[in-house]
Amino acid sequence: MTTLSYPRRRFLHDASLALAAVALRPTSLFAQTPSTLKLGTGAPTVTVPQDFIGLSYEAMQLEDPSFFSPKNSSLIAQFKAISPRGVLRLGGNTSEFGWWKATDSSQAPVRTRGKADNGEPPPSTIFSITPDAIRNLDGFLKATGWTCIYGLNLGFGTTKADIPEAQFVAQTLGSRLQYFQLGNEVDLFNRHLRDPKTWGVDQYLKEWIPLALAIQKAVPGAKFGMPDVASDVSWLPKIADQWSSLADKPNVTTLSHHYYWGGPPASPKVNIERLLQPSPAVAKKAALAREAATKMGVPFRMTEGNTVYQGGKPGLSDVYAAALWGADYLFELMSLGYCGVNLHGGSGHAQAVSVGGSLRGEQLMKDPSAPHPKPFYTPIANEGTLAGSGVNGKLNNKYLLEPVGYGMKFAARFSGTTMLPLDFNPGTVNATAYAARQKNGKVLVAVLNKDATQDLTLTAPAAEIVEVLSGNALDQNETHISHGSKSIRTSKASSGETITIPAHTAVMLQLR
Ligand code: BDP
Repeated sequence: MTTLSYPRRRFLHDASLALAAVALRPTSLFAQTPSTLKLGTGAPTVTVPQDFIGLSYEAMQLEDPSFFSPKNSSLIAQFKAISPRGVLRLGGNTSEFGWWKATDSSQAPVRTRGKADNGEPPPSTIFSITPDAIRNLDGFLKATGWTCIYGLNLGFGTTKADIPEAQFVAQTLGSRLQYFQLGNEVDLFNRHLRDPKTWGVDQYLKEWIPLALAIQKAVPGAKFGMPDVASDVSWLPKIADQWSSLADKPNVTTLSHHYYWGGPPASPKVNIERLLQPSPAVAKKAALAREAATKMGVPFRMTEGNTVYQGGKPGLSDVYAAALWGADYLFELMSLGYCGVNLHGGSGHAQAVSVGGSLRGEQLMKDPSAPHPKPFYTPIANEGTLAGSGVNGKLNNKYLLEPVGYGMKFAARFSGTTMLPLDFNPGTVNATAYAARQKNGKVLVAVLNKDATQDLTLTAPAAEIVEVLSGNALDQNETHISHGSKSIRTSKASSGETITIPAHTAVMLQLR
């Protein structure tokens, strides 16, 4: 086991300490903007599925059958800490480079690839997936209470290659398999896997439909999610427009796309201040996805995303600001009607291969050998891989929640609720708020004060504090979630209470 002095403290704070911190923190000079929060009058908006929360990993993570394994108890514990029910999606750029090694004597396929592309797996990438890896994956899912979205190969996919893998996966995972994906970020296939002159929605459907139908024939009951585009969400309505006129079509149960807030890591525009501002692109993408999904009569999902593509940016993707971003992004997608969200991560090697073999963000570090998560944005990191630079840090048996993971855990409390309209006026403070009714009838309100300097003093209905998400500074890794029920009250107001939420702190309230 690697022994490591990782200079960052991570712990679930003692509730009373954290709550005291919230209550006692002196009000900043900028505070006292009159801000109000009350439940809106309209009907409940959307129901958030119980398994809304999800993680996404590279398909190449399966190369090591001991990773998703019932024996990997620390990783299992962190999945469960994020959410007792969730969806593990296996895909990413590496899902076009695996091959199904059905027996020890199976031979690797010989492949030729069009061209290398900056940000895609190196041309020589190839890895095997064995029956052992799938059996272990099943044990892992059983232990976590999670289900799986399984990515098959479209880039080098053929019926001969995909069918035996799909059969084994479906038989082994049974009801733990939500559905298959076939192809990752197909809107970018023109860059390296297909002819840019001919590639587009039509060519994609020409390939995708027959392959999916053949898999469905061989795997009765097989379901699919598609098209899993990187950024061009207009593919979804274009597909939906053609769908009803297709005579023979596979059983598509979800439409999907990805979302990275920004990139590349070196861009000066990729900074904490902008990360915490509203992103109008989120609602625009949602509108396109919803339009398409409604036409096809299926739900829509964000199957892979995070803060910054190419593995994240040091000092942004791996710090407390990313926890606030993650929580806010998940709440926003809940309120926009998504059926779930998978934030991407991994442990070193596989994810680095997915972006070209190394993490671009390391070039931005003063000392790339300083401990850092690999990739920078991963919600869960392996303690062994945190040490040193390079992507091949040796895994040990200890997994830790990173800031994005804390944000997910905070938002996961809304799983299984019904979102309610909310009247929220944060004044000049950069804050968001979301309300939802739990199955027990009680109303939760999450208030995220993302402001770097201003406290948020709010007149709001009387409430208990359920949970606080906090960190010492936006640009440091240290992140806490505290549990507790003590209320934070600065004073009684005629319409409820006045609550002060310090700068860069999120609070989960339960209305009395
Ligand atoms: C996505 C890919 C994934 C990468 C990620 C990234 O699907 O494999 O790891 O970007 O760039 O586009 O970080």
